[in-house]
Amino acid sequence: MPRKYDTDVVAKQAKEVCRQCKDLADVARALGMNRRTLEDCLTRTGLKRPLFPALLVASGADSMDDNASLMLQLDHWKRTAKRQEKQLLNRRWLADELAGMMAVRDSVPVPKMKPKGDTMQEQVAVLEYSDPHFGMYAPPGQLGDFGHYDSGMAERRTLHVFETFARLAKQQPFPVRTAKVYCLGDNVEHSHMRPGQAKQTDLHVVQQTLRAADAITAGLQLLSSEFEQVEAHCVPGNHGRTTQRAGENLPDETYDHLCYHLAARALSRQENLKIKIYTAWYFIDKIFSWNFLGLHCEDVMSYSGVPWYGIGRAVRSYYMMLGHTTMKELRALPQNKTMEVREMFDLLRFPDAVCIGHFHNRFMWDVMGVEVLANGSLSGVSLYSTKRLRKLSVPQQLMFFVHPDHGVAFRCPIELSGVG
Ligand SMILES: [Mn+2]
Repeated sequence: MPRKYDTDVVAKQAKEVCRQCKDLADVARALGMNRRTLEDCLTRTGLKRPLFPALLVASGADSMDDNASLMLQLDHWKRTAKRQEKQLLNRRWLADELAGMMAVRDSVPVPKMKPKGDTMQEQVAVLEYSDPHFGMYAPPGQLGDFGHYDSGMAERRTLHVFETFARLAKQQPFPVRTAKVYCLGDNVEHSHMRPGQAKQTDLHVVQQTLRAADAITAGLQLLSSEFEQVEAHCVPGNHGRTTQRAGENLPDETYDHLCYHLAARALSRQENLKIKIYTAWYFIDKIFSWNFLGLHCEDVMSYSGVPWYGIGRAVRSYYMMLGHTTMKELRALPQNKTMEVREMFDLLRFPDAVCIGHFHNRFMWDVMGVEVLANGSLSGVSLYSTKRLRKLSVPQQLMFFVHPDHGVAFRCPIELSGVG
């Protein structure tokens, strides 16, 4: 719709008559048009504001320059002052808050380190030792940029793990008198689990067994000289089986077992060392009143290569199986037998934590309150893992401490990539 007025013409006329008018309504009357329309035209041409000083002069102000501009300035100041006041208030509030917070920070006393061992309760240190795969061989270059591995590295990394474990356990602010090692299997790589595996080894399986046994012996011997009491709890993995196919051998019919027995024979004179070699594929170890289930854990299903559901289901099933069997034992006790609550707890075998190897991946997971402490491996890489599975992991082993009242109190992976 075309405009009724030419805005520029109206603005020009308004400029001419404004000195005789006292306000906008007066100008509109002088021009014979609607005040809102006039205001519209002036706004559009940017003349509305400049016109005011002139109107003020007309309305009786002495000097347009002084008074009118002052009024405009005042108006502007008033508005900005309001805005600034608001900002200032905010800033002041923040400054007050910060000052308050700083005052509190200042008043915190300097903490004092508790004297070593005196006031803190004793804890037990546990090392998970698994998957050294003695004999596994991937020379530099074969895996491209992904690393390499051989039996010498397995040996050096084993020694490093035991040394670091002993050092870290002894450096804690609480006393550690007992050290435990959970040997979770796969001490040897073997050579005929899958076709072509022998080409990826640097030792025959018998040599692998001897080499692994020597390394475990050296590690346990070191711990025996550092701690009042040392225990090793040993179960086999899947690589040490003596049969061609999985499931054909008994749990204790493995090269892993041979390693443990060789180590136990060699260390038979260490009086503060107990080596428990289990004929089952799992063990339950009680530390204070906490139950630790240890097993290699090769018998779980993976979905798309991820064993998440398999491990969760396995943990829940072991919980039920172990809990159920001990509940049955408790119910079978004679009716007149009275027991302390503590005594009953000692009989229960519900696992509080599950220690597993096999996955060559260190992870800690809470399955309905049962802690899963999965160990890494010593190798991290192999031709099988990087080519077939397209996976690698940081070589590492897991250690943790058990508190009498709180169970697994803190966990600490020992990284091995720097130990070649
Ligand atoms: Mn393994």
